[in-house]
Amino acid sequence: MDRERALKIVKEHLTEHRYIHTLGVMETALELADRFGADRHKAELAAIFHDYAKFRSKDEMREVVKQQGMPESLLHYGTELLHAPVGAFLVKQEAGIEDHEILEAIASHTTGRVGMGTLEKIIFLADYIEPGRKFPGVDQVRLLAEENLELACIQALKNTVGFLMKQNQLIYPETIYTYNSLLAEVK
Ligand code: DGI
Ligand code: FE
Ligand code: FE
Ligand code: FE
Repeated sequence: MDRERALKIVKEHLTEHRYIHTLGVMETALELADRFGADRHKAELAAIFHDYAKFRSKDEMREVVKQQGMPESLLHYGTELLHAPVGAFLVKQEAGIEDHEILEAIASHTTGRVGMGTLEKIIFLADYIEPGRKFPGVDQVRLLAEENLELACIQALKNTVGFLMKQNQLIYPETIYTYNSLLAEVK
Protein backbone atom coordinates (compact mmCIF):
# COMPACT_ATOMS: atom_id res chain seq x y z
CA MET A 1 0.00 0.00 0.00
CA ASP A 2 1.35 3.46 -0.81
CA ARG A 3 1.45 6.47 1.50
CA GLU A 4 -1.41 8.38 -0.15
CA ARG A 5 -3.84 5.49 0.05
CA ALA A 6 -2.89 4.72 3.67
CA LEU A 7 -3.33 8.36 4.69
CA LYS A 8 -6.71 8.52 2.97
CA ILE A 9 -7.95 5.45 4.86
CA VAL A 10 -6.68 6.66 8.22
CA LYS A 11 -7.97 10.22 7.85
CA GLU A 12 -11.56 9.01 7.93
CA HIS A 13 -11.00 7.43 11.33
CA LEU A 14 -9.26 10.32 13.07
CA THR A 15 -9.94 13.85 14.24
CA GLU A 16 -7.99 16.70 12.60
CA HIS A 17 -5.75 16.95 15.68
CA ARG A 18 -5.02 13.22 15.69
CA TYR A 19 -4.37 13.24 11.94
CA ILE A 20 -1.77 15.99 12.35
CA HIS A 21 -0.19 13.95 15.17
CA THR A 22 -0.11 10.97 12.78
CA LEU A 23 1.71 13.01 10.11
CA GLY A 24 4.23 14.03 12.77
CA VAL A 25 4.75 10.40 13.79
CA MET A 26 5.23 9.49 10.12
CA GLU A 27 7.91 12.14 9.52
CA THR A 28 9.69 11.27 12.76
CA ALA A 29 9.53 7.52 12.10
CA LEU A 30 11.11 8.03 8.66
CA GLU A 31 13.97 10.02 10.20
CA LEU A 32 14.50 7.36 12.85
CA ALA A 33 14.34 4.58 10.23
CA ASP A 34 17.18 6.25 8.31
CA ARG A 35 19.17 6.86 11.47
CA PHE A 36 18.81 3.42 13.01
CA GLY A 37 18.46 1.26 9.93
CA ALA A 38 14.87 0.16 9.50
CA ASP A 39 12.73 -0.35 6.40
CA ARG A 40 11.39 3.10 5.43
CA HIS A 41 8.18 1.85 3.89
CA LYS A 42 7.30 -0.29 6.91
CA ALA A 43 8.06 2.59 9.25
CA GLU A 44 5.84 4.87 7.18
CA LEU A 45 2.88 2.47 7.14
CA ALA A 46 3.17 1.53 10.82
CA ALA A 47 3.26 5.23 11.74
CA ILE A 48 0.30 6.11 9.54
CA PHE A 49 -1.85 3.34 11.02
CA HIS A 50 -0.59 3.41 14.64
CA ASP A 51 -3.62 5.25 16.09
CA TYR A 52 -6.17 3.77 13.67
CA ALA A 53 -8.42 2.52 16.51
CA LYS A 54 -8.05 5.57 18.76
CA PHE A 55 -11.68 6.60 18.38
CA ARG A 56 -13.40 3.22 18.49
CA SER A 57 -15.88 2.81 21.32
CA LYS A 58 -14.71 1.17 24.53
CA ASP A 59 -17.29 -1.56 24.01
CA GLU A 60 -16.04 -2.38 20.53
CA MET A 61 -12.44 -2.49 21.73
CA ARG A 62 -13.28 -4.73 24.69
CA GLU A 63 -15.18 -7.07 22.36
CA VAL A 64 -12.16 -7.39 20.05
CA VAL A 65 -9.88 -8.14 23.02
CA LYS A 66 -12.19 -10.95 24.14
CA GLN A 67 -13.00 -12.37 20.71
CA GLN A 68 -9.40 -12.38 19.54
CA GLY A 69 -8.10 -13.98 22.71
CA MET A 70 -5.88 -11.04 23.61
CA PRO A 71 -4.63 -10.96 27.22
CA GLU A 72 -7.60 -10.49 29.54
CA SER A 73 -5.34 -8.29 31.70
CA LEU A 74 -5.60 -5.56 29.04
CA LEU A 75 -9.11 -4.89 30.28
CA HIS A 76 -8.00 -3.91 33.78
CA TYR A 77 -5.60 -1.00 33.22
CA GLY A 78 -7.61 1.78 31.68
CA THR A 79 -9.08 1.89 28.20
CA GLU A 80 -6.21 3.99 26.73
CA LEU A 81 -4.21 0.80 26.30
CA LEU A 82 -6.70 -0.93 24.06
CA HIS A 83 -6.37 1.10 20.86
CA ALA A 84 -2.88 -0.27 20.20
CA PRO A 85 -3.49 -4.06 20.08
CA VAL A 86 -7.06 -3.59 18.82
CA GLY A 87 -5.75 -1.21 16.17
CA ALA A 88 -3.31 -3.83 14.89
CA PHE A 89 -6.16 -6.31 14.53
CA LEU A 90 -8.47 -3.84 12.76
CA VAL A 91 -5.74 -2.59 10.43
CA LYS A 92 -5.26 -6.15 9.28
CA GLN A 93 -8.95 -6.84 8.97
CA GLU A 94 -10.17 -3.56 7.51
CA ALA A 95 -7.17 -2.16 5.67
CA GLY A 96 -5.63 -5.46 4.62
CA ILE A 97 -2.18 -4.84 6.09
CA GLU A 98 -0.63 -8.28 6.60
CA ASP A 99 3.00 -7.49 7.39
CA HIS A 100 3.77 -8.94 10.80
CA GLU A 101 6.39 -6.34 11.73
CA ILE A 102 4.05 -3.47 10.92
CA LEU A 103 1.18 -5.01 12.88
CA GLU A 104 3.46 -5.74 15.84
CA ALA A 105 4.72 -2.15 15.89
CA ILE A 106 1.14 -0.87 15.96
CA ALA A 107 0.17 -3.34 18.69
CA SER A 108 3.05 -2.37 21.00
CA HIS A 109 3.14 1.39 20.43
CA THR A 110 1.54 2.36 23.77
CA THR A 111 3.16 0.01 26.30
CA GLY A 112 6.15 -1.25 24.38
CA ARG A 113 6.96 -4.97 24.48
CA VAL A 114 9.73 -7.12 25.89
CA GLY A 115 12.23 -7.77 23.14
CA MET A 116 11.00 -5.02 20.78
CA GLY A 117 12.61 -4.98 17.35
CA THR A 118 14.00 -1.84 15.72
CA LEU A 119 10.77 -0.97 13.92
CA GLU A 120 8.74 -1.32 17.13
CA LYS A 121 11.15 0.91 19.05
CA ILE A 122 11.00 3.49 16.26
CA ILE A 123 7.20 3.69 16.30
CA PHE A 124 7.08 3.73 20.10
CA LEU A 125 9.59 6.58 20.17
CA ALA A 126 8.20 8.54 17.21
CA ASP A 127 4.79 8.56 18.92
CA TYR A 128 6.42 10.15 21.95
CA ILE A 129 8.70 12.74 20.29
CA GLU A 130 6.88 13.82 17.11
CA PRO A 131 7.04 17.62 16.71
CA GLY A 132 3.53 18.22 18.07
CA ARG A 133 4.26 16.62 21.47
CA LYS A 134 4.77 18.93 24.43
CA PHE A 135 5.29 16.50 27.33
CA PRO A 136 7.57 17.68 30.16
CA GLY A 137 10.96 16.14 29.41
CA VAL A 138 10.27 15.49 25.73
CA ASP A 139 13.25 17.60 24.60
CA GLN A 140 15.64 15.40 26.55
CA VAL A 141 14.17 12.35 24.82
CA ARG A 142 14.54 14.10 21.43
CA LEU A 143 18.24 14.65 22.16
CA LEU A 144 18.75 11.02 23.17
CA ALA A 145 16.96 9.97 19.98
CA GLU A 146 19.70 11.60 17.93
CA GLU A 147 22.19 9.06 19.25
CA ASN A 148 20.68 6.01 20.90
CA LEU A 149 17.32 4.40 20.17
CA GLU A 150 17.20 2.29 23.34
CA LEU A 151 18.21 5.08 25.74
CA ALA A 152 15.58 7.33 24.20
CA CYS A 153 12.87 4.66 24.61
CA ILE A 154 13.95 4.11 28.22
CA GLN A 155 13.62 7.81 28.99
CA ALA A 156 10.21 7.99 27.31
CA LEU A 157 9.03 5.03 29.40
CA LYS A 158 10.37 6.61 32.58
CA ASN A 159 8.53 9.83 31.85
CA THR A 160 5.29 8.01 31.07
CA VAL A 161 5.45 5.84 34.20
CA GLY A 162 6.24 8.90 36.33
CA PHE A 163 3.30 10.74 34.79
CA LEU A 164 0.93 7.83 35.38
CA MET A 165 2.08 7.48 38.99
CA LYS A 166 1.51 11.17 39.68
CA GLN A 167 -2.03 10.69 38.40
CA ASN A 168 -2.56 7.60 40.58
CA GLN A 169 -3.11 5.54 37.45
CA LEU A 170 -2.41 1.82 37.18
CA ILE A 171 0.78 0.83 35.39
CA TYR A 172 0.34 -1.99 32.92
CA PRO A 173 2.91 -4.65 33.83
CA GLU A 174 4.18 -4.90 30.23
CA THR A 175 5.21 -1.24 30.44
CA ILE A 176 7.52 -2.06 33.36
CA TYR A 177 8.73 -5.28 31.71
CA THR A 178 9.58 -3.26 28.61
CA TYR A 179 11.59 -0.82 30.72
CA ASN A 180 13.49 -3.70 32.35
CA SER A 181 14.15 -5.40 29.03
CA LEU A 182 15.52 -2.23 27.41
CA LEU A 183 17.72 -1.55 30.42
CA ALA A 184 19.13 -5.08 30.19
CA GLU A 185 19.77 -4.47 26.47
CA VAL A 186 21.93 -1.39 27.02
CA LYS A 187 23.94 -2.78 29.97
O1 DGI B 1 -2.37 7.39 21.39
P1 DGI B 1 -1.41 8.51 21.74
O2 DGI B 1 -2.05 9.55 22.63
O3 DGI B 1 -0.75 9.09 20.56
O4 DGI B 1 -0.24 7.88 22.63
P2 DGI B 1 -0.16 6.43 23.28
O5 DGI B 1 -0.67 5.40 22.37
O6 DGI B 1 1.24 6.29 23.76
O7 DGI B 1 -1.16 6.48 24.50
C1 DGI B 1 -0.85 7.29 25.58
C2 DGI B 1 -1.83 7.01 26.68
O8 DGI B 1 -1.64 5.68 27.18
C3 DGI B 1 -1.62 7.96 27.84
O9 DGI B 1 -2.91 8.38 28.27
C4 DGI B 1 -0.97 7.12 28.89
C5 DGI B 1 -1.49 5.74 28.55
N1 DGI B 1 -0.57 4.68 29.00
C6 DGI B 1 0.65 4.36 28.51
N2 DGI B 1 1.20 3.36 29.22
C7 DGI B 1 0.30 3.02 30.16
C8 DGI B 1 -0.83 3.86 30.02
N3 DGI B 1 -1.92 3.79 30.81
C9 DGI B 1 -1.91 2.88 31.81
N4 DGI B 1 -2.95 2.80 32.62
N5 DGI B 1 -0.84 2.06 32.03
C10 DGI B 1 0.28 2.07 31.24
O10 DGI B 1 1.21 1.30 31.47
FE1 FE C 1 -1.64 5.66 20.46
FE1 FE D 1 3.18 6.54 23.29
FE1 FE E 1 -0.11 8.26 18.72
